[in-house]
Formats: sequence, C-alpha cells, structure tokens
Amino acid sequence: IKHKIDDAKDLHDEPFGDVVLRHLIYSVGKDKTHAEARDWNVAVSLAVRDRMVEGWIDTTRHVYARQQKRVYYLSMEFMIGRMLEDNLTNLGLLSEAKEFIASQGLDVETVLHAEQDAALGNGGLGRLAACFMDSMATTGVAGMGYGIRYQHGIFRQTLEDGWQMEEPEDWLFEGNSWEFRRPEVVYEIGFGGHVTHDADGKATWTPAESVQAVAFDMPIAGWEGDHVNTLRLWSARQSGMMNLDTFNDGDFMAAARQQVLAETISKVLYPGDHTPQGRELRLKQEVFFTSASLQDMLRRFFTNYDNLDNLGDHVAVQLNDTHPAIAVPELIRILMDLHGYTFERALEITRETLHYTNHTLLPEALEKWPKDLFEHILPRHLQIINMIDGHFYQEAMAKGLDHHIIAGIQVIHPHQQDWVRMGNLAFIGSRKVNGVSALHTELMKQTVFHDLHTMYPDKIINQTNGVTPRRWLLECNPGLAGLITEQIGDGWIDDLEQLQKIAPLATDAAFQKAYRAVKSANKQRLADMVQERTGITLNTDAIFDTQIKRIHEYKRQHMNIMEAIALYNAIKADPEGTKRGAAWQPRVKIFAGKAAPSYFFAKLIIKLINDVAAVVNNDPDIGDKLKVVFLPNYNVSMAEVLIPGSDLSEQISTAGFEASGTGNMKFALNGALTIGTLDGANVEMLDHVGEDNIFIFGLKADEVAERQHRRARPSEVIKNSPMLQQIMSQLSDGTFSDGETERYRDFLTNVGDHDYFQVIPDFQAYWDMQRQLDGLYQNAEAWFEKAILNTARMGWFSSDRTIRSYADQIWRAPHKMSGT
Ligand code: 26Y
Repeated sequence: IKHKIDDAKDLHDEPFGDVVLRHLIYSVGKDKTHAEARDWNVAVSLAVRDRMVEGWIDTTRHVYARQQKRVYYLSMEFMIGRMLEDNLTNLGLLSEAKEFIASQGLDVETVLHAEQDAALGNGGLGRLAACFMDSMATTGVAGMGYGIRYQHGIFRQTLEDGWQMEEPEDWLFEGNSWEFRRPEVVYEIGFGGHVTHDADGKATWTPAESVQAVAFDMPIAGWEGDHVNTLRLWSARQSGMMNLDTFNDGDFMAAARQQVLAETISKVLYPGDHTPQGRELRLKQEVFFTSASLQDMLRRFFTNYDNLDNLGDHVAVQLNDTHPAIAVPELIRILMDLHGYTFERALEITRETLHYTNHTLLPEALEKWPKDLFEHILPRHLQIINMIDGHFYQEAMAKGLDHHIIAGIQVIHPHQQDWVRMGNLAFIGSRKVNGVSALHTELMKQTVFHDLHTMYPDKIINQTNGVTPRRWLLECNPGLAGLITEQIGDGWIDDLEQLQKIAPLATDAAFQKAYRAVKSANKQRLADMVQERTGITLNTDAIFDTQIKRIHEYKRQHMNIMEAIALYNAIKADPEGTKRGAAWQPRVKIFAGKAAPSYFFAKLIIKLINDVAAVVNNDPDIGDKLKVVFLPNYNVSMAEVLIPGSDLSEQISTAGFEASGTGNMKFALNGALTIGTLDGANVEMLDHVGEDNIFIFGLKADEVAERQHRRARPSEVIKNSPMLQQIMSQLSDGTFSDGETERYRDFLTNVGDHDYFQVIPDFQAYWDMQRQLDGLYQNAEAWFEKAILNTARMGWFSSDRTIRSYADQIWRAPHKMSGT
C-alpha cells in the first residue's frame, strides 16, 4: 500500500534498513558499535512507526471526508503486550526487518523482544479490548479506543517460598516508542463542589477541584496496514500551573504536593478483577477517563455537525463493562447543562449512543458505589441519576411492573438508599446491552438482568468473543501459520473461516507429520522457556497440560492441582502401571497467572501448586512421569509461547461462572485439545469443533445452580471416594507442607465443607476424562487428527467476526464488508 502524504513523498523509496540506521543515530543517539538490543528495538520501532503514520493520516482523512460513523471503545484496560512484531507483521515488513537485524550481526529474537509488555489490564476484559483494536482496524471500522495511560500496569509477580509477591511494574521506564504525546489535546475533569440552579432550573456545577487529562496516541494498524486507527490513553496532570495562591504564600512544597495528588489518578492500575474495592481513587479514575473521552469525541463531532440532535447516527460508544458507566449521567449532564437540552431529550440521545458489554454474572463483581462517596465526588451526576430513576419509575409503571420489582432495578434502591448500582445505570442508559457468549447472555436474561430484560426485551443481545488471528496464530505460531499458508494460501489471515480448507488434511499422513513437527518445535521452545525461568527440565514427549489465566476459585486451578496430587498418588502406588495394566502417560502440568493482592484464597492456591511441585518434581519414583510447573509473572508475551507449545488446554471453570473465556479459543486455534466444562464459549466451541474433538465433563450450569441453591455439601461424595479422602488427608497431615498441618486449613474448609464452586462433585468426571486423554495421546494419529480439526474449525472465533457483528447489530457502523 502506498499512501500519499504531501510532505512525506519519499518515505517508501528509502530502504527500511536505512531508515532504521537513521533512527538509531538521530533518534536514539547511538552508533552501531555502542547500540544495545533495546536501542535497536527503538530504532526498528520508529522506522515501522514512520510507515504507520502514512496510513494513519490517510485513514483520518478518509473517515472525515466520508463522515463515516465513528465507534468509540471505552475501556479501563488494554492488555496489548508488545507491539513491534505485531506492527511489522501487519505492515508486511517482518521478514525485511528480520533480515536487516540479522545482517547487523544481531540476534533477531533479542531485538524484537527488547520491549516491555504494555500490561494495562488484569486479564480477559483487557485482552479482549486489545484484540478488538486489531480487528476494528482490520475490518475498516472507524474505531478509537479510549483508556488510561497508567504509569504502572499490572504488578510484577514474583514467588517467595512459593507465595506470590507483588512488585511495581514500570513499563514506561525505557520509554514507549509507539506513543505520540498530544499536549494540545487536554481537558479539565472536575470533582466535588456544589450545584446551583437558576430561575429556569438550569444547573451549574462548580467543582471544588479539577485535574487535566492529556492525550497520548498510539497508532493501531490493521492487517496489511492500510487502515490505521487510534488508541488514545489519558494521563493526569495538575490543572493549570501549581496553585498560585499557595505559591504566593511561600508554601512551594504544598503546591508541589497538589501536583503529585493530581497525577495519582493515572498512576496505577487496580489489580483486582471481580471484587471492586469501592475506593475513591478508583471512582476518580473512571470519571477521569470517561469524561475526557466524551469531551474529546464531542469536540471532534462538532468539527462535522453543529448540534447533538442526531449524535447516535454518527457516533456509537461501547462501554467495556460498567467501569465507564459514569458516561450515562456525564453525557446527559453535557447535553443538559452545556447544550441546553431537556432531561428527556438528553436521555433519549444518550440511549441512542451508548452501549454496554457485561463480562460477569458474579454478583460481588458488579460495581456499586456508596451513595455518600458518589455525592461527595459527583454531586451533579447524583442529581441526574435521581432524574433517571424518576423517569425510569414512570416507564416501568407504565409497563405494569410491580413497585418492589422496580425498586430492585433502579439505579438507587428507593428504600435502601446506600448504593449507586452501576450495572443498572449502564443498562438503563444504553441502547443495547451485550453478553460475551451465548450461555452467558442467556444467563444474564435469567439472573442478574432478569427484571430489566422483562422491561426491555430487545435490549440484551449476544456477541460471542473472539481473538485476533494475527497475534494468536500468525505471530505466535509462525510454524503452523507457514504450514497452513503452504496448503491454502494466506487468505485465512483476515478471513479465518478459510481454515476449514485444511479439515480434509486431518488424516493425511504427510500433513499430520508436518503438523506434529511444528507442535514438537513449539513444545521445545516452551520447554526452553521453562528451563530458563524455573530450572526445571521438561520431557517433550509428555502431554503439556496448561492452565493460564487469573487465579480464581471459579476457574478452579485448585481442582487441577488436586488432580495432579491424585495422579502423583496413583503413580506412587503403581510406578510401572502394572496394576492398572498400562504404563503411565507422562504429563507436565503448567500453571501461570496472577492473584489479586488481597485475594487470600487465590494466593493459597498458588502456594499449593508450588508446594505440590516441590514434592512431585523431586520424587525419584516419579521421574519424568509427572512434573508440575508454576511460571511466575504471566503476561501476553508468555502466553505467546505457552499457547502454541501446549497439547492440552484447561478450561474447567464451574459451569455458569466463566462469561466466555478467550484463552480457550487461542489454544484450540493452535491445535491444543480442550478439557473443559460446558461453560462460557466452550459451549460454542463444542458446536464448532464437534463433540469428538473436545473433552467436556462435569456439572452443567443449571445443575450447579441447583446444588448451590440448596447448599449441597460435598461430604457424601468425599465419603465414597478414597481418592479424594487421600488428597484431603495429605493436605491436613503436612505431606505437601513440610509437616506443617495448619497451612491448608482454610483450603480444606473451603473445599471440604462448603465447596461453592463444586470441585468435589466434578472431581471424578475430571479425573476420568484426564485418563481418557492419556490413552488418546498414545495414539498419535488419533490425537493429531483432532488437533488439526480444532485448528480447521475455530475460524468463527476470529475477533474480526465479532467486530463485524458488533458493527452490524449494535453500532450500525460501516466496515469493509458491509452490505456485501
Ligand atoms: C470492578 C473491578 C473489580 C473489575 C475489574 C476487572 C471487575 C472485572 C474485571 C475484569 C473482568 C474480566 O476480565 N472478565 C472476563 O472478560 C473476558 C472477556 O469478555 C471473558 O472472556 C471472561 O470470561 C471474563 O471473566
């Protein structure tokens, strides 16, 4: 692609390597003899960034000229990882860049990897936002991401004696090659203060304090680089210069302190997912980036249109969970207080513009703010919420809803006025509300949003998640990508359903052989990483069995490690497998993931994994038959090695609790078989890959709900299971805790007495399925037939499909394939 940018005509004519060398000298300020890997990384990044800028300016012009409908994706989290390889790939410069790096006598991997992950997120929700940015650019949606430029992303995890420790992360220390600081794009964000009303009832909010949001832009290139969107992240700074009054009083340090306080807002990502802390700073972060983003999109809107009457025809806003739900009263406030609309009109316009994605059903994960805190920080927004509630009450009465039902779904419960409930606010203020998998969407209708759904039966819609095939196949698994392209050409890269064309090769001996060779090489790459980071040597003939995700009870890493204990016990009791009549299939259990710092039970699970590893890995009776590995500091870059190198993918959440999962899709696409429950998107993966090619076990969502409802106890099951009894007694007798008998007391109570997440009733089925997989693995032809069919049939799970579906069904926004 060649773009025509008036003042940059010759960029394409300059060989890429020359541009890199120019940047090394004039941007990095080093010569070849002194440059280190990071210096080269920056020089290459700036060279590819130059090329991206052409498409960026071009895209901006085209969108503006065509007055294309714009989509704004508001997210507290963007888990983007490294960008260099991604950008080189999408711009078609990867091989040229690699050749050039090698020609300088440098190690290509070292240079490409000398970039810190941008880890501005916790897990799935943030990674989904990153995949969506890639897919919006690829599908030609005029999409812009808005978020926070946290100075410190998700903490760095280390292990101390097997316990998780948290250290601050500092991704910006070496600079960020991709961002453009936009000091001219700056907005005031107010907090606190008071509201006055004039004779006509027009409100004026006078905030007590304010901070500024400054924009930092990152270009996001789609596949083949012609469409380039923007990720705009806000950084906080003090409003105006240091407070002059204080300064005149001579208290310079107090003035400086004000500045530090203002900057705190974008200082650090909150590391908890699923349990909101209800902290003032978090609320300020939400308001900060939402308000800045709304102000920015409206400023842009007014360069094309002169009033906001038809905002929803030209702009669609997607709220990534309730974190930006303050957009509802903020947009109404702007429409009423700054543009003179009536409340009713302002609500209508808002409801034509905003859309909300829900990512969890866990009641404790739904954000709510103490009303007093809310009023203290956002007095005007609270007034508007009360108007919304009043209006909503009328609407609901008109639809014949009962007073008590209405009270339960208003933003603030009229009789227990202590909370502002953000899920209800986002629902009531949005045009469409979506779940992230078919099952999750169905459960939304039946549970948390039951009454709201009755009232607005057309509002809830499903949009099953997807993953970008650029990062999650082409880049992370070049071996498999090359093999596929050899067979079917490279059309699959932006049309992933073409992978179906390899299905007929699933039983082809030559293709199987090549596919297996790729998997072996990827396993070796994974084993090398494990060796380097933990010192543990892995046998690559073992099943590489991987569970990587945030540590949570509902995700049941503890069920997985209990299965490892059971397998250890079984091997100990029958080392050669003579009693069971078959040799043991060697297995490596790989875990990685972070626990929220305040989530004690999740940290205990990490400790247990490491305790079991210490025993199992050093037992001479076990040898290579079983290894347990916990890789510290899981991030996107680590996933890029773990996923292609795994044979088996653990997706074993308690049915009804994982909204979708996206790791499940990445593994299956890369040819790992799934052992999993009928939860989240696993259900749809089963539909696509077929029941012979996915290994589903355990209770279904309705059975789980039923057991939880009647508080079914696990004791009956344990009583009848010698296997479980042995595990439980080992956890209390110190077998895995150096004789310390107290360490797993809470664990035993949790699982043995209550077992809310149904580990015990699912355990036998899980064990049986694992043994079935052991047998299958010994028949390589059968195993790899299934693996290939997984790759072939996962095309539907491309986030390109997801984005086109959002564009058609929610945003009503054009993309490259609209109308065709
Ligand atoms: C309010 C705060 C405590 C909070 C912060 C982060 C609450 C939730 C989160 C993150 C949630 C999250 O990552 N959810 C995951 O979203 C993925 C993308 O839709 C799903 O695949 C996954 O099942 C879901 O757990």
